Amino acid sequence: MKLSLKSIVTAAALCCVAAAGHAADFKPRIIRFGYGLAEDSNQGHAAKFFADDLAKRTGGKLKMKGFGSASLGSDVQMQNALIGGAQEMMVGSTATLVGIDSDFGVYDLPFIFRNEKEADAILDGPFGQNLMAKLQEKGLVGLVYWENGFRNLTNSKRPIAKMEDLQGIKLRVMQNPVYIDMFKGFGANAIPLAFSELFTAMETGTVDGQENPVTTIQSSKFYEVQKYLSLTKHVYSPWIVLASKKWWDGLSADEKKAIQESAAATRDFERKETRESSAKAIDFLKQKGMQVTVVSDKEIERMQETTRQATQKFASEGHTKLVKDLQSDLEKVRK
Ligand code: TK8
Repeated sequence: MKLSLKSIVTAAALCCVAAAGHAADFKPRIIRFGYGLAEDSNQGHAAKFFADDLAKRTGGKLKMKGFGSASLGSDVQMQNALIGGAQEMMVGSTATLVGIDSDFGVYDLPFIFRNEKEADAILDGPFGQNLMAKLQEKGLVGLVYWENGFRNLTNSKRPIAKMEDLQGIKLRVMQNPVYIDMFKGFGANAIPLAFSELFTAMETGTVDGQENPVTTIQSSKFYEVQKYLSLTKHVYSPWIVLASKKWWDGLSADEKKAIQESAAATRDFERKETRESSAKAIDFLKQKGMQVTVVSDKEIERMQETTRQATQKFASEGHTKLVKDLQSDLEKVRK
């Protein structure tokens, strides 16, 4: 009797040691996840999915709280908060990272991606992953790319069917030289501005127009202040999910793994939702009274010609190899 009790106790102890060895190392943590769009947007829906998914994977230990509508600051302000360790995570445009690493302008080269499939292959492949890894030196950990999408033009002045129609239009662009060069080339008056200030700028007439994917034009209610939409698809814009390196380095291996796996699941969810809602957004915008111009293939070709200059300028500013690498990877993807 005594012996068997002892063996039971021993067995129980062994079992628990083994269980403890396998139990994941999760500490209770609050993760502030900032983003620029509204809660009811593809970005906001994905942020919610991320928080729920991460809670499930970690038994509720890693609590992610989403802060939408740039309530923690613009993309650039959040990047700096992450670098300083004052905020844990965010998602924002890759285009706004150029102040930290100018290489990120490469995704903004006009008409570089022909479709979403090409973008996925480059972003999730060695090119996109290598670029992301470089951010660690700057105090940021890149996790995954989400789809913002192909960008289109809106404005309050007139329909844009050809480049010349952009003459003198005050057009808000992201804080990124490739965009400034591209739209100056088209004859617009390109004004760099944070996304968080864009709606008011259009409402007050500080700018006449802007460019963003149709999903954003819908979720940010730009149709309330913009009459004309031109389907130009001039750039495919990725979003990037970032973590503060200062904070990340203090996480356990299990915590890092859970966040990485959850980020990958969220990326797949986000791209699917964005593609589905993108297909419906144009009809929605028409119903809201927007006048939609389909830009002809011939005109798109003219625009492509004009933007060669912006691409060459970016390459000549220390990015020749980067642009070549992207083009050769794209050729492989196209085969
Ligand atoms: C949101 C921005 C936005 C981007 C822009 O924070 O600035 O126009 O397209 O998605 O990152």
